[in-house]
Amino acid sequence: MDEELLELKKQALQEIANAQDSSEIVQIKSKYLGKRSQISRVMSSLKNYSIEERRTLGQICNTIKNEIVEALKAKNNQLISETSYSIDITMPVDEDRGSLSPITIVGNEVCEILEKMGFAIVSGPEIEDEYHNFDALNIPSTHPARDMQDTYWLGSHKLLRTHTSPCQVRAMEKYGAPLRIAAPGRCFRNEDIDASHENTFFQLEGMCIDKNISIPNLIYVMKSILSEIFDQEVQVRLRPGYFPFVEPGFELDIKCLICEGAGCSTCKGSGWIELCPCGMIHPNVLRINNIDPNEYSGFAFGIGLTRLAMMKYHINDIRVFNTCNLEELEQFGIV
Ligand code: FA5
Repeated sequence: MDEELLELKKQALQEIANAQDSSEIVQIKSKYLGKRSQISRVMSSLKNYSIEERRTLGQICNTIKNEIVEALKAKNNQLISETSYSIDITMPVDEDRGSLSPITIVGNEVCEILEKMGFAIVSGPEIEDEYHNFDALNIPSTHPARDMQDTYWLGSHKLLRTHTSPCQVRAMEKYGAPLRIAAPGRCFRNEDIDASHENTFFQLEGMCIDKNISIPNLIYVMKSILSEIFDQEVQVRLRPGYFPFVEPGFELDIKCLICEGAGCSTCKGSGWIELCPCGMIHPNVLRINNIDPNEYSGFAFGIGLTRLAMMKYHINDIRVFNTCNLEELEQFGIV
């Protein structure tokens, strides 16, 4: 028996020495130390031997086992260290590193423009509560405007925010007036998806509250953003728009840059893209948020960042952003 075990050990150590990688180490371990290995069989048969034989044989088995375990560990460490040294650190780095998403790029650009005008960049939660998403924006639960922004409700009056406007409320609560903030972020709506509508999209909220703020201030800021973002001449139009949290409210559209205004699937044949609703903050909203509308006034806007990226990069279908298809993105010079 002793001879047999010593032969077994020799064989195991030889195989360990010849192992080429960690998977071989695992196989050798199982072969010589696993439940069905010869050593395990001898160990479990010890009860059939005399006490004296049991002690001697048990000791031999344990010593052999320990030697094999140590040899396996040492060989494994050796293989690992050889592997790490086998990386050729002089190889040139792969230059194809991808890039930021076009939406992030455009969002950062708008933030930079607004920062220069004294706006602070803030953020808010994507899982919002009903109060911040609706009530504090002058949209009580009975208001029909809630239907325009159907979303995913999570229970306990929580929901996936439908717009970045709750960031206005959180900023007013935290900082009071005067105030200038911009809040880019993701929004969610239960939406029929088409070339210009997704159920997940990005907006950038802007808000300015101070003494004597009026519509010309709003128009100046909107014009500054658009003229810096687009390297080309763009036509904009301002028309009345209804949002319960602004009065008066406007829709700011830009002439579709995909079809140059001729009409296409992106602009639904109208030649114009709804890009940035805006308006003067409703006195109720100021009041709800403890700001005196007799002392302060302000404007707010909500840029559709995803659509802005579509216009800037001439992407004719919003669904392209979610395809994760590098070929699609490469053709716009993004990657
Ligand atoms: C709002 O969400 C208002 N909170 C904006 C606002 C802020 C108005 C401050 C006044 C003052 P609206 O639902 O129109 O408004 O969305 C704003 C912009 O987000 C749209 O013009 C559009 O560019 C973009 N948008 C809206 N829904 C989608 C959608 N499903 N997919 C892609 N972009 C969208």
